[in-house]
Amino acid sequence: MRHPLPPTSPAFWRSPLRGTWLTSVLGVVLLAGITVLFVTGLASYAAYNPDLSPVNDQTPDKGVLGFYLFSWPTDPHWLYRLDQGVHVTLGITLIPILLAKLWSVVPRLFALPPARSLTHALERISLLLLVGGALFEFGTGVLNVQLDYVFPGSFYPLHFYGAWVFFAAFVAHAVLKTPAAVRTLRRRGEPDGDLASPLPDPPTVSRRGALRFAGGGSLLLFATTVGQNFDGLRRTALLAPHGGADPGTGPNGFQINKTAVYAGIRTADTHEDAWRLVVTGRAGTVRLGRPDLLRLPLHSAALPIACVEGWSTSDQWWRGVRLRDLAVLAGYDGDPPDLLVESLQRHGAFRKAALRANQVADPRSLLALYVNGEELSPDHGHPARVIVPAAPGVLNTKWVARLTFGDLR
Ligand SMILES: Nc1nc2c(c(=O)[nH]1)N[C@H]1C(S)=C(S)[C@@H](COP(=O)(O)O)O[C@H]1N2
Ligand SMILES: [Mo]
Repeated sequence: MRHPLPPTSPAFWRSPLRGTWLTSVLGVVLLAGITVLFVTGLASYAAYNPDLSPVNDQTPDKGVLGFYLFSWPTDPHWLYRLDQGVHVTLGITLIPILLAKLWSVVPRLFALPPARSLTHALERISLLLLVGGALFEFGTGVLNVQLDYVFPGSFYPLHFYGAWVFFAAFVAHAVLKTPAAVRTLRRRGEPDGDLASPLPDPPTVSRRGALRFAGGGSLLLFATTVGQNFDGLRRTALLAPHGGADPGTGPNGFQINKTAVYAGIRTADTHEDAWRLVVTGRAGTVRLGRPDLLRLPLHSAALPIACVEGWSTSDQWWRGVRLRDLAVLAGYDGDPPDLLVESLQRHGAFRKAALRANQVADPRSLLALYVNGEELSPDHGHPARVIVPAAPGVLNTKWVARLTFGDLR
């Protein structure tokens, strides 16, 4: 009988699959995939206008990490849909590869002594940040998608700071390991190196078989996630959040994020007799009823809703008053300024949003009253909602009550 060994002993780990080749293949896939996740994630953060503080983002002192923030463009109008669709779908797809990669190197995490030298100690600390950062980023991402805003207001700073810590460790690791991984993949029949078990059990599956297993898991996750970005395929998105409001059919029959009931919107407040849009700017304040809005020029734009959670709709046909026409009413004849949009909704993180001047100026940016030829339904924001090209869904405020024009920086 074998004596039980502790996991700190290399011989405790007996899988004959572990070795430099398997780890290198998985590592190279993650090198490409995580780089795309980082870039699309930073872009997604910029798209949310976090520097129009403190309205959109409560992150205290994002400081130097906000160095790259830029004015998110309004073209092409599907930009956020693509960016966040790739971010969420790819992130979910990479989970089996990440787990396989961690499995392939897990003996290393237990190796003793903890540090042989100062450089070795630094390397191991960076590995802790790498593994911890990866689990943290994938974990918070999946929770935000699945649990429908479990961290109201705090998901953004957690996922954002976590991304920088994780990516710093990731870059250090990639610089150290990529050359060896590439060498391994070029030269077939390379020895297994110190990732291999010194006392392997007989194999039950080949290394290629193990790789196909992880890849198959990825494909399965991809196939059951990607549909949330396409109207006809949404039912195939088995892993996307379910149990929300059924949008039904007809012109208003597209994905609903928060229902009017959930947001506490009362029909007494949205009724034509009661509802007034309060528009404020350097010309003072005007109050507009629905008939006043309908007397203004109405325009149409075909734009999607694309949520940070990774789902999106195809283009819907919105009709309403241009935001820049409302800016003129508020006293801005030339270039419009930034805009603070507030909802009738009293509570909740998304009851207000800040739009940037370039978004207000775009002729497709509307205070929409109609969608697909019909009045907005209560769940899609009746009596009026904002819709802006290329912007995240969270900036498309529903049940609008107040527009305040002015510089928000
Ligand atoms: N007042 C208000 N507006 C809101 C929200 C909200 O919770 N309250 N959710 C936002 C988010 S996160 C998204 S993705 C879109 C979804 O719009 P839809 O429900 O019409 O598809 O509405 C946005 N507008
Ligand atoms: Mo959203």
